Amino acid sequence: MLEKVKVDKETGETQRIGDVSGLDPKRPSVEILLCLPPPQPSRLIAGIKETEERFYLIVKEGKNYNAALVHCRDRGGSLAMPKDEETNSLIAAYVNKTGLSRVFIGVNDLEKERQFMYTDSTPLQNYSHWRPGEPNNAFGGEDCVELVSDGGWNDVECHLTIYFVCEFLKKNS
Ligand code: GN1
Ligand code: CA
Ligand code: CA
Repeated sequence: MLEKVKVDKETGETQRIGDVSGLDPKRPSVEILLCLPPPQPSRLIAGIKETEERFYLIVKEGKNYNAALVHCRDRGGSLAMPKDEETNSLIAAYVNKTGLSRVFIGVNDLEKERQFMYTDSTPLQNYSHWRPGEPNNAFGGEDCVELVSDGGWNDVECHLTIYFVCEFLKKNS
């Protein structure tokens, strides 16, 4: 990206041309053309995906299930709750595109073993996408759910620190 900037010869301070309000007019300065890198996207957010009703956002900050849930809620959303194959494969494609192998989704059996619920406290309905042999509550303590890059679900320990995907409703309908 080419940008024209003014450089203060004493301090080296630069300002974009068109905004020279902060430079001292009594000090000598020079106009030069600089080649600057384009603005960098956030390292922590992997773009965004959307359906007609919702936005999906992978957060590349490792958190345990509860901290991940709080992170999404603090921003007005929830951990993603794929309730049909279309949404599930959209999230899986997003995970793949981001180069990840797994993310927390908003499904757990914390309240009652083997009774998986979404984090909005609704039970799984007509849809789930368990990997073969899952959920297995391995080692007697897997109550949270990760979505693996092939779209399959696996119950894992809630204290694992992994990336996660939030969802945000576009409007209250
Ligand atoms: C096993 O194979 P891996 O690491 O992806 C296990 C899961 C457990 C997980 C715990 C087929 O998954 O059920 O949740 O370890 N998979 C199988 O780390 O037993
Ligand atoms: Ca369990
Ligand atoms: Ca498991």
